[in-house]
Amino acid sequence: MKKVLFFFPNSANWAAISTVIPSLAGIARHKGWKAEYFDTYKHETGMDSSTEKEKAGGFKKGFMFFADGKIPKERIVPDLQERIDSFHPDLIVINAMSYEYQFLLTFFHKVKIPKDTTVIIGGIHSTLSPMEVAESGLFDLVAIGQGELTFKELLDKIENGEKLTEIRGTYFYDRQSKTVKTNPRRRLASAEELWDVKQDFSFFDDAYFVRPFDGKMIRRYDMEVARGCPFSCSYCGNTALKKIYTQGGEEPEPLTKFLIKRPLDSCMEHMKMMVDDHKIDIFQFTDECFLSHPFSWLRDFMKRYAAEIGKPFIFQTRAETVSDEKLREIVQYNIPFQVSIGVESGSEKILQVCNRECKAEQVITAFDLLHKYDIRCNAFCMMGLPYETREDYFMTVDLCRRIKPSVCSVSIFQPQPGQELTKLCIEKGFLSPDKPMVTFTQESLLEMPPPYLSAEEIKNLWRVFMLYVALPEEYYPQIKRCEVDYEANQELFERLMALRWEKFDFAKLRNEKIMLPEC
Ligand code: B12
Ligand code: SF4
Repeated sequence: MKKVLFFFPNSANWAAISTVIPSLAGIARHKGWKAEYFDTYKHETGMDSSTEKEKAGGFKKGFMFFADGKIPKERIVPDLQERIDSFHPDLIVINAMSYEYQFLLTFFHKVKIPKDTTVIIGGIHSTLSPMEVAESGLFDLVAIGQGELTFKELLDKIENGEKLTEIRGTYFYDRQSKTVKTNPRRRLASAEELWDVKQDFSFFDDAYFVRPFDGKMIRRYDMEVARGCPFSCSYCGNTALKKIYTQGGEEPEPLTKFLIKRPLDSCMEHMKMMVDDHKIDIFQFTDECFLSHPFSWLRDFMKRYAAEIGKPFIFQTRAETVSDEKLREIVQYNIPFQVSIGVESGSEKILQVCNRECKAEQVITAFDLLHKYDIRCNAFCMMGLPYETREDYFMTVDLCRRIKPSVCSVSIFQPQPGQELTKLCIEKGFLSPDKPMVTFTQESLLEMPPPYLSAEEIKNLWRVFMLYVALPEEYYPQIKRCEVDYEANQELFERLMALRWEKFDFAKLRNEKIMLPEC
């Protein structure tokens, strides 16, 4: 029996499930392979942004608990090595985003791979920078783009003892000649091809489902409902992916093939299984823009979801897709839900830099509608964007004071491979291309001249963002003290933060309904 080890170099503190692994594991099991799994969430990585966002008052504490009792970082290599040696897989499958790839590079060269084991890596980083990954010499194969069909072909070839040099959708690294053989991209799969496989969750215990929500621990699962987004924000990986598929290569694909919805039967069947097998309390729909689909799809989805699943849910969408009609369609079923909206910035200039095509007024209209129906709402904001000034930052603060989100997640802009904004930052001399990536809360990598924000100002302003948003203006002089000298004013910062949750929590002030009981 052939054996495959799945490896997710998770750099976060919490037990995230990489969406693709249960699918690939399902394919392997279906073909009779024995499968095992290894990840690094229990190891110290020192790179978690969720914990930092809690400290800055974006949402209630919960993720911080995961930071305790970690296995020392030095154990990653021996622990992984022990697993490889004892299981002796024919194939090691790695999935990594850009930041995780950078983390992987810090230790994977120390791992001894048996001569008869093939290593393949895939994920958004491999898709956006395949040659860089191949030339690292650490992997036999680099998967580009969607992996489901590529993976099936790879397993067939290993089973039949065929050569692995010419699989569509991969780059092959020849360890002898140290050269890379490039193969063309594979066509985009149909919805049926992507989701006909029964995903395999047998690796994942309770730790992978119990997560903080509104200060409580609940059983939550990220449910893939659709892939792709029609918009083209300049800081987003989706835009880079869309370009590769619809503009790149020998056979550019129509946008309709990139924007793909999971068939409703598959959605409902999968969610029923997750409720039965893993007692899920709340589903987070993985879909970049849930309300961008046709109204008839929303109506059919909600009708079936209410009848067959009925659990609270979370989705993200763009402000301009929110309408009274769509909210009424959802609200009629009386199932609690949360809507997350990318607000990003309150400055028209910065929104243009981001190619957001969405005005602050549209954000206000969307949040007013959500409040009208007493819907819990989350605002995603970003700061430290190219050309951002202190004035721009306070436009974002003012917008958030106006829209009063129940929760708010603020990130420091991080340039990542393939993004339009990364190219702009390098061109304008704001970023040196070899700077290592950091988390969305750590610091800004940009070096912008005045009047734009400096890296130090960005970090200082990031920390106090929620205080400026939630507290009345009479507190601004105290917040400013925390902003300019956090080290000397930590006690004051903690006091103001406590006040933010006790007296100035927008959700509490609105008497917003609580979504869930504790599990
Ligand atoms: C759902 C999601 C999550 C989920 C699941 C992530 C995961 N690892 O699967 C969660 C919530 C955990 C998450 C977390 C984060 N995410 Co996220 N996430 C997404 C989102 C919206 C969809 C990803 C997804 O599930 N796609 C569907 C799956 C099936 O596709 P996929 O993972 O891309 O893999 C396909 C191929 O790459 C390939 N493939 C992948 N692996 C392999 C392996 C082999 C062997 C083969 C053959 C093929 C293959 O096949 C897959 C299917 O066709 C994307 C946006 C996007 N459009 O990609 C952002 C995105 C991937 N996330 C992003 C980021 C930055 C993060 C965070 C770092 C943010 C943070 N809070 O700090 C964290 C990381 C935390 C962590 N380490 O777990 C960025 C990544 C940018 C980059 N260049 O790395 C994206 C692109 C969004 C963006 N803003 O640009 N995320
Ligand atoms: S709307 Fe969201 S998912 Fe779509 S391109 Fe913009 S940031 Fe990316």
